[in-house]
Amino acid sequence: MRIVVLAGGIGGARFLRGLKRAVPDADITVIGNTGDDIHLFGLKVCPDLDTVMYTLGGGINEEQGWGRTDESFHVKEELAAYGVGPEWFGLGDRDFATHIVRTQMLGAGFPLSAVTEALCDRWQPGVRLIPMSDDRVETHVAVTLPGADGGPGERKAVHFQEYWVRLRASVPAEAVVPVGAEHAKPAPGVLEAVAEADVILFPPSNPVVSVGTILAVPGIREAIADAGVPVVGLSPIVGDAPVRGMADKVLAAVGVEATAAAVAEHYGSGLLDGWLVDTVDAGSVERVEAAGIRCRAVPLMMTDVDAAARMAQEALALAEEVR
Ligand code: GDP
Ligand code: FO1
Ligand code: CA
Repeated sequence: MRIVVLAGGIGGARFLRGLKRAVPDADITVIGNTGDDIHLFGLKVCPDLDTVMYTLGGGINEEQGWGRTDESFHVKEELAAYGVGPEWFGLGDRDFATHIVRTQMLGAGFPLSAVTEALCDRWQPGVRLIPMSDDRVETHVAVTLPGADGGPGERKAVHFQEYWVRLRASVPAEAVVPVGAEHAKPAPGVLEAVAEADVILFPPSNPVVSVGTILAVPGIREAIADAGVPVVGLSPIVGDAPVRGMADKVLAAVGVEATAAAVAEHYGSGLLDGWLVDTVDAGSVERVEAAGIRCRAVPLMMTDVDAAARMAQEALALAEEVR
């Protein structure tokens, strides 16, 4: 079975680990979000690609969900001693090596998709991980920062990482813009994988800044809608709140309430054939089905790999129902 998954970071990666356990023989292609990517200290950092790669390759910091296990921060401390920031973004020593290799290869002329393949040679994630695009796309968030001494606020656009990590989404996201997406091309292999898929899954990733960014690359949304195979998603919203993180803040920016049903409607029946909500949201099944999307309520908490594997099985069962 050929399965295509559109993945962000933690939610996507943990689901993929379950999917691999549920269907060990499946041929899985992951289309990864690169809108979170940021250039720091002259290096290109790809948080969501790395989270998928480290999680599936056994190198992730399990508690944190991102970054390397057994990490140290000597380089960051030395940079800080020179007064070189940003101090709010924690790049570890082991992680730095990944960004150095990536940046070196990009500088030598390799596209990000080839670089990602090379990095995965080491980690053997057991899936084919392709960035959504080789072109630079950077998610920016429009915010109004509080003015000094209660004065008028300053409206500006900040990089997604600055909004998420430095500001911790403490001010409303007024707009979320995947800068560069409109001119980006899907990376080699993306459209082919979608066209050849037997089923397409949206894991419980952020609908705006993970899956939404991937869908913003011209051609990807259309290819999925035209693939003619079941497209099934799992809700990242449980009990009217994100399971972790601040997805509610970026959903508000696109005018979508933080409920499992509203996220399904946001994707729409033009894209989604099936949608899984958590059992606590069983009351929203009818509303999702009224939108033309087959819906089931099942446990959606990825407490361990087996729980994620059961979610993957439910998603594949729903795909067979709507096929
Ligand atoms: P990020 O890039 O690291 O933010 O990760 P993703 O975009 O892939 O996923 C983030 C989303 O995963 C958040 O909105 C969470 O609500 C959701 N999430 C995390 N853990 C779980 C879980 O156990 N169950 C469900 N249903 N959603 C989860
Ligand atoms: N998230 C944080 O909350 N603080 C950090 O200092 C941080 C550093 C970091 C370094 C590498 C990496 O791959 C991810 C990192 N993250 C950090 C996670 C990441 O910024 C976000 O969780 C995602 O981009 C949101 O999807
Ligand atoms: Ca992300």
